[in-house]
Amino acid sequence: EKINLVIVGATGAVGQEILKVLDERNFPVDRLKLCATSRSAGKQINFRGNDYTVEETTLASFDGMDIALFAGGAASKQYGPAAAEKGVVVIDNSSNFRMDPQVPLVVPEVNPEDVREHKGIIANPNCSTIQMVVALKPIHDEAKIKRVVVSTYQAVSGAGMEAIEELSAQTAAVLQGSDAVAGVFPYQIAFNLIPHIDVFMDMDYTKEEWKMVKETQKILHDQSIAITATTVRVPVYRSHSEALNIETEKKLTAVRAKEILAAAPGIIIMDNPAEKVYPMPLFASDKDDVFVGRIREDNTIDNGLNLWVVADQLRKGAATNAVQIAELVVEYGCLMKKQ
Ligand code: 11C
Repeated sequence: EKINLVIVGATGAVGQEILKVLDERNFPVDRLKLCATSRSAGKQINFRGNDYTVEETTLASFDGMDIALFAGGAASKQYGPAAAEKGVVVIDNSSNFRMDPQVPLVVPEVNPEDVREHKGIIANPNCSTIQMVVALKPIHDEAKIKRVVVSTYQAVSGAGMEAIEELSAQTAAVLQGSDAVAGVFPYQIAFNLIPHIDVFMDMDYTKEEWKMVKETQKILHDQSIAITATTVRVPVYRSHSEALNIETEKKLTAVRAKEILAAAPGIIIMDNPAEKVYPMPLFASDKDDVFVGRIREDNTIDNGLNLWVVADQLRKGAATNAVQIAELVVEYGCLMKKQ
């Protein structure tokens, strides 16, 4: 079965990655339409040997389409529900619908069956949530997680193409002895860290921190898991890293944790301290897996575990996860028009 596919936000950091992932995974594309804001309309993009002209997104962009992949931002708020009304399955990478009880929030390694419940819109979680839940799921199944304390080290590309350019320009400026100009980020990010991602909300947590709590509870179908997060932007181009401290109900040794993580889908263990083997952003970039290392027991509590989790947030944290959801929609026969 071949799919008529529209990508909204095709020229952005996530949109470009979606095209690569569709090609690599041999996604069965019939008609392809690439849409973006008027600013990017007219650009040419090559996919599988054909040139496509980027169109400005309008309601008509969804006519005759089977699946719409929204790369992020406000577009899905404007067009998502209307596209779904037209019989298009919307897979949305923005935060616009994630907490809507009608909208499944899916990580294919964790809760694939939730795809079947969709009513036109399926949400892709936040990147920092995705890589965390891939690692938490096998541990939760084995030992029931009570509490997670997570600190993130998030790459600039999580904030889009302009943020990548900002890190380059600031680094060059600082090395030349000039002033670094901040634009996307509230402060200079080159040679710095910023403990502030997205807007501040209740109790002085940021929205990024709040997402990691609420989205994780929804994906794992467990409101009892306590999660507390500190999210930090670091001067890394690509791939988010996370330090996780996990408290479980049942005792889980580091050896057993390593075994179950190694057997879990989507995870690659990189953990050999003697050989200096542990995941790092430079290694994880352009890969689809979630890399886990530094697996060790936390002996300051009864049942504690520490993990270091790294993944390419433009891949598994966004494009790859969205394309995997599209694959599930096709596999489960969950398209709206052809059923
Ligand atoms: C970042 N996590 O790294 C953000 C980007 O809710 O999809 C993704 C925001 C989201 O800045």
